Amino acid sequence: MKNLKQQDPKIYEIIKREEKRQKEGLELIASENYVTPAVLEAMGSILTNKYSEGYPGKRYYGGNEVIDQAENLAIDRAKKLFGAEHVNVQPLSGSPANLAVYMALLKPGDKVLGFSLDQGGHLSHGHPLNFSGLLYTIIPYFVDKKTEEIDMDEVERIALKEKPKMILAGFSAYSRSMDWKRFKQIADKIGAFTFADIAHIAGLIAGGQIDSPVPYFDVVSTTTHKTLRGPRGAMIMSKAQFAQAINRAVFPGVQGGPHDHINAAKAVAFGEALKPSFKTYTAQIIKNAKSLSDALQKRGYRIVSGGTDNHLMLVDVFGSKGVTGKEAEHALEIAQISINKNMIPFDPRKPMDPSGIRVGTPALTTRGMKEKHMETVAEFIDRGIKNKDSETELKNLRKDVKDFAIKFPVPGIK
Ligand code: DSN
Repeated sequence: MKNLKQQDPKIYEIIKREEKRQKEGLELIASENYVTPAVLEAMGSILTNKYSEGYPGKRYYGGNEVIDQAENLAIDRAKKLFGAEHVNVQPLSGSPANLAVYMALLKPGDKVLGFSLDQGGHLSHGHPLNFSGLLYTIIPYFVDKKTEEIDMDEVERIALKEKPKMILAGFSAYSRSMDWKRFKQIADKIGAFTFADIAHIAGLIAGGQIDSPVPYFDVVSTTTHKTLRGPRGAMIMSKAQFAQAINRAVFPGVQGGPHDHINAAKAVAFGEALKPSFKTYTAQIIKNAKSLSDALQKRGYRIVSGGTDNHLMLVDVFGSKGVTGKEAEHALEIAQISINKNMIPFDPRKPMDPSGIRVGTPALTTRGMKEKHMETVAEFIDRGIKNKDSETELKNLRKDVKDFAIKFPVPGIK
């Protein structure tokens, strides 16, 4: 970064400080990860200089013969990775991707059945201040109070009663497997479209660790930067019959020019995910999550639904220790452990200071951590929460966190 250092020392210093934070801290935010140097290089390439509105072979600007090859490679690799009939790699991020799916399949006002945000859904699945809640009629479904898992009989009951035009299955804070087949069977009973948002678990699906909705669902969206470990962005997969509607909704419906440098980086990440080593990586993410969940339970923390089948878990810190999610997030931040406060199902508290925290293992697994290291991570989390009111203890913890973390290199950071 010698040019940046010379020309803009302020931004250079900020990047250096963030490198230090990423290296010395423990990243447990379930939606984050570290990309490889190859992905970083593609993102930082001169492909950013080009305008390419349209699709390969049908652009609104000249000079796209090279860009077309990059976008086609990303599409071909994504199709192979997920077995998808059609792929659009242009969505800039998860919410615009989801907006394009709604636009492709629905008219404003149409009914959508979506997983309630305060139980694990996502803003774009129907929050009243999000486009989804503003433009469409959202009917929520919930988890069962006792098992804290999605109650498919209840989903069916609501679907038959409400007859939504689309059923949306997906989440940002749910640790259990999704019954994709059952969602599809329910949708077929009422002639509804099926839309899966696999942003959190795309990498686990690509790595063959958990079931995929792609064979069953009409449309599947995902971000590319979470467990899939690619650049910040998204893509939409669909059955061939929805290809034209999806492409039109992405461009010109929602977006203008695609980010060609990011699309090239998506191709690089998909290429990495096609390698056998990605299977090993994604299997380890789940092993680490189970191990962390066990280690936290051993220390008296209640894990929502009793455990995890994927890369994340919700920890009921208020119910277990009388510490709120906000207090836990703040204390752990001082110790350089990043997690986020999170509502738990049927949370008696409010979103800005809920009962839970959300914890995930994709980033630590990329750094090479294994099950035994999760014991140490759980110990650090417990220490941080127990000592939430002691600045001195949290600073001591920060030192121990750093000594531990720097043993595990972050890809792309020296
Ligand atoms: N912000 C993402 C997450 O953390 O789950 C979802 O968009």
